[in-house]
Amino acid sequence: MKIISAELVATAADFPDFPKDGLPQIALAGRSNAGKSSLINALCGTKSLARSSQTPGKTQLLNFYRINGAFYLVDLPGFGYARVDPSTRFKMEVLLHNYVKEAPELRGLLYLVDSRVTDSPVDHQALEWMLDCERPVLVLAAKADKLKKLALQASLAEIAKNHGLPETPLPVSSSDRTGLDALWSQLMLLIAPD
Ligand SMILES: Nc1nc2c(ncn2[C@@H]2O[C@H](COP(=O)(O)OP(=O)(O)OP(=O)(O)O)[C@@H](O)[C@H]2O)c(=O)[nH]1
Ligand SMILES: [Mg+2]
Repeated sequence: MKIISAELVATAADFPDFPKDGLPQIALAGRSNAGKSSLINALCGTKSLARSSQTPGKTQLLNFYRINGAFYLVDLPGFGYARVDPSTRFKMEVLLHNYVKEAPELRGLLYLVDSRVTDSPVDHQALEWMLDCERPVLVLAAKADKLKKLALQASLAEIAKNHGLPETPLPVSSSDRTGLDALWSQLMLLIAPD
């Protein structure tokens, strides 16, 4: 995929502020610190488009990145960040549910699981309702560079088993670019007009 332009078009807390140009959207979800913002940067071949950080919970709003003027990658707030106060967290969860269930332009979801974390209850709960939403969900095993080949294979199988996935997750790495070409191919299929 050749990236001609990638721009942050909206940072929005609720539906009225989301882009209204009707372009297809693909959203990235996952636990806080799973690597969502880093993956957006890696997919776009830049280091600084989406803010990634060592501090979990950095992304608390929905960030809409318009790619090649043709579609959006949407960076969702991370799930399960403990230090967000309960009322903020509740509001964020309601917003995420509504967005995933109702956004008309949403073509699919990428759910990022850390390759090394096979049994997170937060992932389990999030995947349970997302897989139930009748949207395409592609589960990614992020930070795949952190595991050696055999350990990674074992981890992928465990993740699929523990979360009841129909297939093993696609391993990706923003650091060494593992899986990014395969991921772009899948994204193109989701974005293509029906
Ligand atoms: N080794 C390695 N580290 C990664 C990779 N992707 C992200 N990281 C690191 O993991 C940390 C979290 O990455 P982010 O991209 O900020 O995670 P996030 O999912 O956007 O986190 P929130 O915004 O808090 O939801 C950062 O220190 C990144 O440098 C990867 O593929 N490999
Ligand atoms: Mg982030």
